[in-house]
Amino acid sequence: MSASRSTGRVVALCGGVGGAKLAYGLQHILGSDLTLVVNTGDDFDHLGLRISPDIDTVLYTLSGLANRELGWGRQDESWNFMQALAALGGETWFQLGDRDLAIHVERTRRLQTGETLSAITASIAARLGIQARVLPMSDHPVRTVVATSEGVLPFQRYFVERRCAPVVNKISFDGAAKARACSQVLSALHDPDLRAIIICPSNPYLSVDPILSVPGMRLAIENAAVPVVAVSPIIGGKAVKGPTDKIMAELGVPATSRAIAEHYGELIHGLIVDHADEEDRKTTRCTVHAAASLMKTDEDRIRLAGVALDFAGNLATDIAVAARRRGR
Ligand code: FO1
Repeated sequence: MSASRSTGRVVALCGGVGGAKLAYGLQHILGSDLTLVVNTGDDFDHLGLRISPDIDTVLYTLSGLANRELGWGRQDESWNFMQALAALGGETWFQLGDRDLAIHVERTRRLQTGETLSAITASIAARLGIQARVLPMSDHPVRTVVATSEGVLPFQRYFVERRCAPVVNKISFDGAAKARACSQVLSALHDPDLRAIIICPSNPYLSVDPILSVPGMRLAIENAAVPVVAVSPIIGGKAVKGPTDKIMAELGVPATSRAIAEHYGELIHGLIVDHADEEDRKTTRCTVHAAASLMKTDEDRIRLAGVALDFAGNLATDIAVAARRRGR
């Protein structure tokens, strides 16, 4: 643990595969001092089951159960349920492995008893031996909807069934206005021991914006008065995985780390970019730190998490010095 690395509690916003990888690295360093706020905009009801893909990707990744090749679902999986469902003419465009099925069935059962998504998630995380706190952004439904050249599509229909082919015109978050942030999320952001907020290298438009769309979330982050560090999901003008660069092009935004910084605007104090994007440092308002940000191995995840925490620690010093200069 290097001197400048922020000790104390950390909140990280994450969704999708890239986010879960950095969450793994952060948990390795911080253990139960890490609170993960996970996107639930991708959630949907399918085959009578409530599916929460980003929560499950985080749970599987942090417990070592994740299928590293696919980026979602579990390793050591079998597909008997899917084969039997296909034989009955059921919908198989969204693949549910036999072991993965258990989490959807159990979550749906417990939700039907009135239990909250956050309570169910905490109980499953404990059973999987996960030390970090894993929290949905809200216990109320928020659903990412993608207005495309082929009409308005619920997220999974766009992302999985249509494989992100339709051109994106607009992304919205149904239910956000009525949703409330999970209470433990707000208390984690108000925690006096909070030292940093990390925005993981998730798709800003599909995975982070839904979290920020929950009323009060952005304000709670700003009022936390700790360094906010984002890790760019773009390396050398390309998304590491998923449709981020395609969506940015379709939204008329250049696929650069600078554009990521501009998207987050005043919310962030620092941005970590890959060495390939070192050039962005000059033209970006916030402080930029270049690091090797491609996470292939667990060691990569832990190293990048350490870089993010050190960077936040150094920014904290800069922010404290600037505040003292302003006489606050
Ligand atoms: N993504 C796919 O591309 N194809 C699938 O069949 C698929 C199934 C699936 C099942 C459970 C789950 O938790 C995730 C699944 N995903 C699948 C990934 C999912 O669409 C994405 O992880 C998120 O929604 C976006 O990050």
